[in-house]
Amino acid sequence: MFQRELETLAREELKRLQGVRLAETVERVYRRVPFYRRRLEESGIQPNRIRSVEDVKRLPFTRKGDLWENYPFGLFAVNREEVVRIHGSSGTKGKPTVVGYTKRDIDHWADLCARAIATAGGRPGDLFHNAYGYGLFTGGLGMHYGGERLGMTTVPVSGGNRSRQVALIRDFHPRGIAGTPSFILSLGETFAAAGENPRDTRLEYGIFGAEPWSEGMRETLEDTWGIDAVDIYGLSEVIGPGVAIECREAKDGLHIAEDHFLAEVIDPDTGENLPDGEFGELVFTSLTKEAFPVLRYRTGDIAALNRECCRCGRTHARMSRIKGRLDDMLIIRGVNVFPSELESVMLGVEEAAPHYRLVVTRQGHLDRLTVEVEAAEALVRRLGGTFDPGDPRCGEVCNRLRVLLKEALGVNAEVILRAPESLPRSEGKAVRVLDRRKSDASPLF
Ligand code: DLL
Repeated sequence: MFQRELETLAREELKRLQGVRLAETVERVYRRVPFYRRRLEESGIQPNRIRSVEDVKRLPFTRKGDLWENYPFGLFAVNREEVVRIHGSSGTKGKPTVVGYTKRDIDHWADLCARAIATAGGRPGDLFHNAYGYGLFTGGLGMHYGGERLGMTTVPVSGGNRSRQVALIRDFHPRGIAGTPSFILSLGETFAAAGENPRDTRLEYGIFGAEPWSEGMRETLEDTWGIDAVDIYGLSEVIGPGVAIECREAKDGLHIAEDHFLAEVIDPDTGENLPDGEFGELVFTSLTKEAFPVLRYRTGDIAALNRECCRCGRTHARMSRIKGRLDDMLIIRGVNVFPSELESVMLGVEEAAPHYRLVVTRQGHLDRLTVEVEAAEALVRRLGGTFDPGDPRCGEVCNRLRVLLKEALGVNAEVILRAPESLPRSEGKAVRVLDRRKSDASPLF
């Protein structure tokens, strides 16, 4: 472990620390951020009455819309001159969001990412291939600082340019790799296209996140690369990557860095706290941030919490894999589905490749879901080497998928098999859903 004494704190100790840090955070935002002062006053909360972790439940929520209204620097709790770094998220679903970091925030974040990489199996001295995008997106620089902090040889490859990535992996022999699961999957194809087997590299572990992915995708990635694949979670509004990560030992839920973030799960409709084990919206309160503290930030991500001790020895609560984002949830004829749930079903069918896209349209008042999925090489071989969507064997696969989707998720979907490598590959976060019911908003950065 990178910070054993903090990662294994007894729960009572941890709660005490969180209480102290929560009080400091509330005091800080009350004094320094007019938006939070107003919100706290409207809720009748005097900052000096916030003393323990339980008090968090009395605080008002913060939403993405509040960030937009205070764009760009309105929620900073320090003078702009003290902000040494700005990050942001692309705003594919609306306006961009901007976040800031002081020197001390960057220092904490580097610790958190170092902690995360060590939890995934990284060690000082490793060579670390970092394929998260560098720039305003937090993935690249966050993991970069973490790699350096842990004492690894960090290779800042960023996303894209697959053939160069393949050459660097071949020549440098990294032990660890990080990137979005969809991008690393497509990198495996580039390896294979160059006549090489990704399993022949010296990679041992992969740190994948920034987008929803399923257990089936974990199996595919582990199998393709011969690695242990772990899930990392984070969001720029809270800090970036390093908020939570699975341990390589158990791969059973993501340990939340609870000494820096207070996590809750709420019913998204009522705002009530839900008991551990129940799925709802994840809400985070930062406990140590200076430039951009957040009170009860509603992430829109759906997960459940588990506070049982893990066999790796870490005491921090674990969150489940993210089931999906509330705003990615599709409502198909009244049935709620998340794209990652469809992914699990499709990866169970060997004739289907792990490359897919969901197209949602509306006919009259009804939503229609079309699942486009690429045929696996094994199927093409069975067809005599040429892909022919009209072949009855393709029709049989589509039917089988349709039935499985209906059985597992209760949705009626049209399934279309596409030729291998015909769907677009991701350079970073995969775009899995084409929602033709809405007009597309274009990202600002
Ligand atoms: O994606 C930070 C990050 C970088 C996390 C690298 C992990 C690795 P944003 O661009 O602000 O930040 O996007 C945050 O991405 O609210 C989730 O909806 C989604 N997300 C992040 N990690 C996961 C994950 C980064 N492991 C948004 N599983 C979050 C599912 C994830 N969704």
